[in-house]
Amino acid sequence: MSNESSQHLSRRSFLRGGALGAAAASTFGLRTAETLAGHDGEYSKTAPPPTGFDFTKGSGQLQPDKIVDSACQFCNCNCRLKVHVKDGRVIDVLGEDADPVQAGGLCVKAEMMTQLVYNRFRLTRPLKRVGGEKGSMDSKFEPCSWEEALEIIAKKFLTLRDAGDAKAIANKTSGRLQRGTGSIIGRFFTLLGSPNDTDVGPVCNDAGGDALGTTFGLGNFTNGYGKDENTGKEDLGSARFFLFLGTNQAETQPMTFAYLLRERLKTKAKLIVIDPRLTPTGAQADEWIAPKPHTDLALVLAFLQHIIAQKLYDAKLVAKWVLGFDQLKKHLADHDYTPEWAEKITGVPATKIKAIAEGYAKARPAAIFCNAGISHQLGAFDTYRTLAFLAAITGNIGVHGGGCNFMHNTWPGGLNLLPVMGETPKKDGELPVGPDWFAESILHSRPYQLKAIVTEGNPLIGSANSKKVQEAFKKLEFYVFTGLFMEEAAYYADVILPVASGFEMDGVYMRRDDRAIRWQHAAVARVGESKTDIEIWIDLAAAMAKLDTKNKPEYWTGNLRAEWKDFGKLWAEFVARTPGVGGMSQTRMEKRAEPLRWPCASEKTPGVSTLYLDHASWYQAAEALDPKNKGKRFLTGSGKVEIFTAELDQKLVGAGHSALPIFYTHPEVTGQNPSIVYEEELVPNAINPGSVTPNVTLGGLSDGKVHEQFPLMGMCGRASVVHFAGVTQWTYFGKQMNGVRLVQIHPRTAEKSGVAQGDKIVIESPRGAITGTATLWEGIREDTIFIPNSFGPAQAMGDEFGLPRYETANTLLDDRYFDNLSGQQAYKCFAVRVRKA
Ligand SMILES: Nc1nc2c(c(=O)[nH]1)N[C@H]1C(S)=C(S)[C@@H](COP(=O)(O)OP(=O)(O)OC[C@H]3O[C@@H](n4cnc5c(=O)[nH]c(N)nc54)[C@H](O)[C@@H]3O)O[C@H]1N2
Ligand SMILES: Nc1nc2c(c(=O)[nH]1)N[C@H]1C(S)=C(S)[C@@H](COP(=O)(O)OP(=O)(O)OC[C@H]3O[C@@H](n4cnc5c(=O)[nH]c(N)nc54)[C@H](O)[C@@H]3O)O[C@H]1N2
Ligand code: SF4
Ligand SMILES: [Mo]
Repeated sequence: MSNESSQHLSRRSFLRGGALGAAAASTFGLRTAETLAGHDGEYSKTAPPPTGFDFTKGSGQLQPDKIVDSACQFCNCNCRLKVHVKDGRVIDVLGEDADPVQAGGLCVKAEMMTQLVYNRFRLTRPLKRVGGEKGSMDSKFEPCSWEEALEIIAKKFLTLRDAGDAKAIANKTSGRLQRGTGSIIGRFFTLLGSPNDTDVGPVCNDAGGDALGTTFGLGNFTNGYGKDENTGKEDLGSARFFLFLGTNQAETQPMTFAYLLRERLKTKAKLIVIDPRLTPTGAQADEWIAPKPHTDLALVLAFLQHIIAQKLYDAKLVAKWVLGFDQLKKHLADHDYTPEWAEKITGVPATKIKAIAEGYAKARPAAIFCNAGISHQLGAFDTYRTLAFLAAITGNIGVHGGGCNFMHNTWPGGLNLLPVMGETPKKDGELPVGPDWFAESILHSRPYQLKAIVTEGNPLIGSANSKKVQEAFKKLEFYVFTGLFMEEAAYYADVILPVASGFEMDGVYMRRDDRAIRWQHAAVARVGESKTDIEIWIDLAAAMAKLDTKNKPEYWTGNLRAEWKDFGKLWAEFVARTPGVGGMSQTRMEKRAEPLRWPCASEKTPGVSTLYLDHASWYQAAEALDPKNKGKRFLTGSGKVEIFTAELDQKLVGAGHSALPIFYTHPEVTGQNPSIVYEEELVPNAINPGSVTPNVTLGGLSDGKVHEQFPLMGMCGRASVVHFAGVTQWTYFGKQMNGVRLVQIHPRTAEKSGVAQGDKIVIESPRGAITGTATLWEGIREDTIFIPNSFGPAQAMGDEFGLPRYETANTLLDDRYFDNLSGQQAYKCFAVRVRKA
């Protein structure tokens, strides 16, 4: 990155854009010198001013006192933010030029990190409920001290535990937390004796990790952005073919996508984007393919069938490294999963399916990328498994530029602490996986009733079937909301705890998809009395120590130590005790402009870029993870890629699936398709040991009746590059740029429904109705509409702009439809109809 281009990107030079190239820049809504030159206004009369002109140079007012290396808390690009601070206040935020992947770039959300700090809606003190009905916006809360707030929580937890009901206590984490928070909360729950310290993963993207773990041994994004420091070669940048399914990276991971686009300019790699609607990602593609929602499994089965029939697979590699290839071949033939069959289900012409399969198989290396468009399907695990087969049989696993880059399956997961001291209660009877099960448990005691819940994140926006969730949280005995703002969920709380935002803390907050993390420093003081989640749980342990009559105080304070509130000390503990993390010290990360990848065995070794690479660096890292991995390339039991083994098949059959997936889809996909029936019976979950799950029967035809009343399919997803979950809806900039819920609908469908561009519309499903504004969009299937999630009725910032307060999109969803193995909710499919409001 040259100085010149870094100046291009600086806001201080008046003009934005530049380094991404005009095409990429326009994707992200950045303006380039070229586009500005044509505008009316001060630049159009003369030539544009030199882009390098820095108006802060020599300015007493705008020169920072210090520049702090922090990081963005939003997406998994994990951009470094160089925070310019003057007199203790943030005055500017710039990107990191010296990181070749970030390349100085930032998206529009970087600006909003500052607006989390300076925000009149921030929660600043703990609050306790003093009146009002749960859920009502008239709920009454009163400030209280941290001591009092934590005492209320500790008392409730101990009362439940002492009544033998510890498992009625649950927590749900969010993806946006300091790394290690899950380990601290997990330990707290071990001391408490409840198995229900649940994670956002099962609603986010866990199915991808589950499938990767089952097939290759590790549940993580397989390749890396930028150079592999072990081999000196480009990793993902060297791909010759990108197959994207259900991922809109231009808006959801804009900076790592910009990196891929820059490399693609050199390699001329093909980019195929599979998505029922055209997105800014699809706009960059060589081809955009729009299958019917929730039918990707049929598409991939057909890719496999065609590649095997045409002998386009890597026979030598398959013979050496793959278990179950012959069974797969027979399975595809027995079911006749041909491109012609898939055409009938997906609506994608067989010739197109064949061409993509051939393109992928012949171009080596070829990289697959997927995200929530695949994960948010009720067959997510099985679909991801077939994608893993595709990479394995074509020799695209364990090679630079290839892999199964199933996004959000990054690292860290488990970070180890010193062994627990003292005798802990038994911890069994975990609820079915997926926080969306909370409502079912509270309302129907299935399999038992939760009575006290703490959340990080906002289940009233994020969870499926909002009306049911509202009813459940109203009935819930005790609820603690932790967050930044008075969000929807906060109105159901008994206690509200204010958390610190990313610029207010030291540590490791986000992570990049390719298992990479970076250290960040606090740039400004804490807002009000806010604390980090780790501080909250350690302080809560101290409150438990004071009240617990069954254990000595050290049971709590010795196992959750006050010194770990210093993130540096906690991180040193993780590094010392977690296999594969030995080389990821604070000092090493602080010195780097780039994030550092896991696994990273020692200070002397670089982190691993390509998992399963036939290279000494991989074998060394694998052994560092577990001595039993010595000499193994794949980390499955057999040391090979496991497509089919009798043992695996038996495990999956127990929960209604099989090692070789058959095709099935959501009953609300239009037409009559092989579908799914959920049984009452709860059986062991083979993929999430310890938990149970409803048994399913796959393959029976759906009756299509729902479409008599609700003829269209709805999909939910990210509003735009501007919004990040619900949190940016609380910033001035976020509401200004994207404050209206814009629902994408095909012009012909709109016409049939009597809807015109810009009309206020009502969208109804069998579960309820919401409103939005019609955006007529040629780039979406005629049978499908797209509804942005993350809008909600508590978002007071919108009032400043006269914006509507919207019901949550998840009102439309049915929580019964989910992947019973991974816990993934089918957010991306529900029957709807549309009319003018
Ligand atoms: N700006 C922004 N960035 C984010 C987030 C955010 O809230 N805002 N959230 C972060 C998080 S937590 C996540 S999980 C990721 C999600 O990142 P993405 O997965 O990229 O985002 P989504 O919009 O949920 O879904 C991606 C695409 O899937 C398509 N899709 C829907 N149904 C189907 C289908 O059946 N098949 C296929 N092939 N495609 C389908 C949708 O049209 C959509 O364009 O983004 C992360 N980054
Ligand atoms: N219909 C539909 N629903 C979906 C999805 C979809 O695509 N469609 N996507 C799903 C996916 S992929 C995800 S990941 C979930 C996301 O859903 P959530 O997990 O609820 O989203 P978050 O961004 O984690 O949480 C939002 C709130 O968390 C709080 N917060 C921010 N930082 C912190 C912190 O450090 N600590 C604490 N305690 N709180 C913090 C803020 O107040 C913020 O507003 O939504 C899921 N729901
Ligand atoms: S939201 Fe993502 S791409 Fe945008 S600045 Fe933050 S980390 Fe970078
Ligand atoms: Mo997510």
